[in-house]
Amino acid sequence: MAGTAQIGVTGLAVMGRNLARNFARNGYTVALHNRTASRTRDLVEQFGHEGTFVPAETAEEFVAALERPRRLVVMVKAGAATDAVIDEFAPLLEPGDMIIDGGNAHFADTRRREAALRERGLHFVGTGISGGEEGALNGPSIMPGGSEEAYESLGPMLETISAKAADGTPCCTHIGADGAGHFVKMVHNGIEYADMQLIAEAYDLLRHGAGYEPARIAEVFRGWNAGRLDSYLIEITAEVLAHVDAATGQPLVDVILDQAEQKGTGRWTVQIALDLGVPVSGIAEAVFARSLSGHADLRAVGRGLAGPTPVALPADEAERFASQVEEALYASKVVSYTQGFHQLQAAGAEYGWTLDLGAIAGIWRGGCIIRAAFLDRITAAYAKDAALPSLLADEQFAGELGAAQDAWRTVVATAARLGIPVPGFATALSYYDALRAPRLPAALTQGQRDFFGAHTYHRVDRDGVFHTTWSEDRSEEQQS
Ligand code: 2AM
Repeated sequence: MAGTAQIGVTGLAVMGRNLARNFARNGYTVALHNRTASRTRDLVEQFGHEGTFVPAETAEEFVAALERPRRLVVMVKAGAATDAVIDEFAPLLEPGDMIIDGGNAHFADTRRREAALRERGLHFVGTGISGGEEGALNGPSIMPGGSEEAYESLGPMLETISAKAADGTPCCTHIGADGAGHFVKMVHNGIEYADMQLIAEAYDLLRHGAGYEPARIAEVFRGWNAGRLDSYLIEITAEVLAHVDAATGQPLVDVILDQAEQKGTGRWTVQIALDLGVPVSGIAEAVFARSLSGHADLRAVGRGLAGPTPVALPADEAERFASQVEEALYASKVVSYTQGFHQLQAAGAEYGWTLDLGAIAGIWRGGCIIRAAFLDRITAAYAKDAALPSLLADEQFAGELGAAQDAWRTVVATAARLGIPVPGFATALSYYDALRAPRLPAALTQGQRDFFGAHTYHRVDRDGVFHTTWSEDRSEEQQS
């Protein structure tokens, strides 16, 4: 007998459970399965009234509960658990059926799994899902990869359960073949790291440069949230900063241990950017900043190093400085998105994905951590020119960075003077200046390489490959 469930979810820990409930609340019949059956029973007991669930104890029952072609969502840990679950279910499926991996898989694993399942006639849809528990339940940003054919069948359901942007557009679009969805989710997370680092630096500057207390800084962030920086992260930053610890009466931020952790997608973004040769320096600095914060031993040794005498700015300068920090934050944010989108572009070329960069910015407008008014601007930039080589080539962004550059330089210089670390702001400004530079000292680097390793160089005035015999002061063209 054919099953009746339009979708099934296996792996009913909090993300899987909430996703299953989201489907059910939207009117879909949802088959449920979990390795440990008690989780399945718990879900039905607690939330069975929210929609139509078909609980299954065994893999066979679960598969039988699904209408054809089957849509089977796997929500287990990335890595070996995902492979184990795929190996368990794939033999029970028939050509045309779909396995959807909604976990945080590495895109290379997704490519491998997609190729293997394609050989068996099965669709494998590696899907980035952003928004955490809350998003999974009420509407996440969804980034599905895999085949067009799978998206035709599955896409409308994913769009239904996804977050909606302010204009009502679903925050879900078909990203591209095989691992494209998980790749885009990874870069999303990398950008999230950069956003968070920049906000943290802005806070540090307001605290130790402007001399503001956390409650006052919360006010500043609330003000910024009403402007071009309007975003979820700025909004929650104000809340975090305003929070007072019940136990001590201190601002909570002063009680939290200052060692940031990470789960790994930011690190992957940087590792892959290195392989692709894309300078994502903002994301890299964010990953390194978290890593540095965690080296308690190193920091204990470093605390004794000399620095400038700590003096906050005079009150009248502090206010001006705070508005300069807003400009530096905005400009640095534009740079980290520019770098992230460069990585997407490079990955599209490398892996054969036709990525619609404007649409990708569009589906990050709701549901996910980096949701922000600003993303509309990126969509608009790519709508004007889909082949835009860089976001900095967009007139509007270029104009804004030009207008912000004086403040941006003042902030980075002030940070250096006061001894406040701003790796994110500084690397963003260096990236901007490097792109602007008519000539880079890379010419000298090439000269050094030719000197010590005969690595050759190109000339600005003639075609060809050249090597200088430095000891004899003789240069000649090399045969290629
Ligand atoms: P469990 O409840 O039986 O532990 C997150 O860990 C989710 O993934 C849980 O629902 C968990 O099932 C499931 N899970 C983890 N490893 C698994 C595996 N190797 N096979 C099947 N399910 C697994």
